[in-house]
Amino acid sequence: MVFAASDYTHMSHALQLAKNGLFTTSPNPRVGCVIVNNDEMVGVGWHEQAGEAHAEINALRDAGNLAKGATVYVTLEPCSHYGRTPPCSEALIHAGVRKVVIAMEDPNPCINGRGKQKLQAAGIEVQTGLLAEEAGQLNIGFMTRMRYGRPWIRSKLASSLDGKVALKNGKSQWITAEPARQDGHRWRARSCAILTGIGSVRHDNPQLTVRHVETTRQPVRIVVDSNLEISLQAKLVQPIATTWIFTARDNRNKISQLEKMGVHVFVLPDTSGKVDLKTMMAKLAELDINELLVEAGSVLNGALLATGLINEIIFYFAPNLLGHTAQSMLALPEMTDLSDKYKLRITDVRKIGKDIRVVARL
Ligand code: AOF
Ligand code: ZN
Repeated sequence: MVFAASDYTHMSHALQLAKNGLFTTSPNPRVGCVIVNNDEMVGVGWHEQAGEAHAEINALRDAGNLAKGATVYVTLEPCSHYGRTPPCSEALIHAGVRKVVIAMEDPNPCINGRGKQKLQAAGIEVQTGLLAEEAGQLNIGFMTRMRYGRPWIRSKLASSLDGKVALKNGKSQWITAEPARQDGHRWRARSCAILTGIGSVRHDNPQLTVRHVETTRQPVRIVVDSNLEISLQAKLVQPIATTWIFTARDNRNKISQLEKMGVHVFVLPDTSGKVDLKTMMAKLAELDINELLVEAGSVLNGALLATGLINEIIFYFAPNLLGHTAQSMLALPEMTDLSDKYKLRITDVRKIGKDIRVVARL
């Protein structure tokens, strides 16, 4: 399919609009829409929140009668199903649009090409594939959940320039400076959930809420706690945001104490006495988790990496050195052959304040 320069302009604009929903649409995808009639932009819209109008509906409302005969640019295939809202494909047909340009098809099994077919059956010209890569990246979590039944798993690690996260004596807080911490909160804000381990809860007593950036939605806080050892005083079990605990220990008494505090406990039976991480991720996808941010210590991070579950790592490197006795960011079994090393592909490098951020994919 060959697209005109103006098509790229309008779809880029639609992608920009979609980003307005970066912190809010979960578990729905971020979607933007631009309506153009006679070379003039007559309507714009984006999806703000699950349960509320989809991008196309907001753009159609904005365009009013000018949607008739117009071309619609939308970053995801218009839906064909009755979900929390009625189907966008029907609304587009009803509005009398002439053409719909779609960045990418919706892999949601409820849709998966059917939105496009509905439009075509109504005589609307449909073009697909414009800036598809960008649209897919914007919704990498949603796409991963729909296609593979697991979340997109992103780990955030902060270390010294020599890759150390804590001194031998365990002292570790605030390795990086404020701007990097604020950037970390943006990654939190866009995530459906934040995952940590019982070791970090015990050591740091984190809240795992979004604080340094403005948001209307707090991600779910998830703790892997195989033996259900979490203290009832831990900040994470206080009801300031939703908390889920995954355990392998069916301790009814403790579970009911936690559930009284509003925490949901998932017991995953496993013979090793440890939470099976793959099973947990499949469960999280079932629970509509698209993007999962891991903020954990070296043990859980090492286990996730060794199980092949980490898709992306956000490294923050502070300009200091902690030396060889300090603790490393990942606890991994010893490698004896260099061919066993984990290989990453760096996708972004930038300086944030005095620190450096490296984004890399496995
Ligand atoms: C669109 N435009 O802006 C979005 C779409 O429960 P609902 O009604 O909100 O439907 C959610 C599904 O609709 C979601 O899983 C995804 O497949 C699609 N999202 N579709 O046409 C939008 N956000
Ligand atoms: Zn829709």
